[in-house]
Amino acid sequence: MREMVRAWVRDARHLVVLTGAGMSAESGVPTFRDAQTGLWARFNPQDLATEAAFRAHPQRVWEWYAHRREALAGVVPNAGHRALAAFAQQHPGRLTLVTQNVDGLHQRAGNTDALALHGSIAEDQWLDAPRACCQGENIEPGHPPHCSVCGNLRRPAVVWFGENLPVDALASAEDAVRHADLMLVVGTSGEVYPAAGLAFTAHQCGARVVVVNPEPTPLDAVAEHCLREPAAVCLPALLA
Ligand code: BV8
Repeated sequence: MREMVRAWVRDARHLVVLTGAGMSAESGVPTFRDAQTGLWARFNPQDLATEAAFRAHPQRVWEWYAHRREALAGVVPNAGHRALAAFAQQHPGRLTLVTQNVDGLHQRAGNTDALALHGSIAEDQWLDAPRACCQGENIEPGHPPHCSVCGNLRRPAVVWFGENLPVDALASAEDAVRHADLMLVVGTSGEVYPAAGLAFTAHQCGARVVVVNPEPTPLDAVAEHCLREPAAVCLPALLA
């Protein structure tokens, strides 16, 4: 089956690839729904990744992101990330890469135009609309950085549950799947919307959908084929 999918990749004029946390698993990054460990074992990531959680427990949520940022410190893109970057370089304009990941690994591998639907864990932004006083960041141990005048908090520049996705990135992703011949859905549990909905749109608009995931997901329902392989093994074989 992998050979058939390779042929579909070869013949595709417009290839869309949607990635999730499983894409970074072989770089050593725990997936979003992997069991959390240590201090964070008792928290469900979905409950921490919300504005309400941050407003109620700013230090707890800030430390969770600091913990995840530290875990990313020594991490590098894997063979799957590199295969996508090489494909984009060798076939300009044929690939639209859409990622739910906030780890920046696609961008570091070379896909600098990846559509990052859920933002970036490496950046911060103001929690409330910044005023003239919100210039510097007052860093006090045990608190998120904040404006020393009005107390506005800094927060990670990721899209939390209940928040809208970046309008341009989502519009570009939806346009890409409407015109795709082939869509690879790689390393995502397909539980989070509107990102997961892109696979259904691609299918409805006539694209072939192929899932790359060792485990079954709800998106298998629209897949012409599911490759039960890890991304870092499968993508180099499909794209080289
Ligand atoms: C929105 C950033 C409009 C933060 C993330 C009720 C109220 C409000 C909203 C909703 C609601 N009900 C539903 C919604 C919509 C909600 C949603 O979808 N909820 C789900 C959970 C039911 N979506 C939203 O809120 C979105 N916004 O809809 O706005 C709106 C506004 C107001 C009110 C209503 C609607 C915003 C969603 C974005 C959330 N932010 N991340 C952070 O990271 O801290 S999402 C988070 O989950 C991560 O970004 C992650 O990427 C994403 C999806 O998870 P996956 O990537 O799939 O990772 P997961 O661990 O789940 O799965 C890994 C997979 O990899 C597994 O299948 C595994 O088998 C596989 N795998 C493992 N190893 C490998 C592998 N595959 C290949 N190779 C391997 N080696």
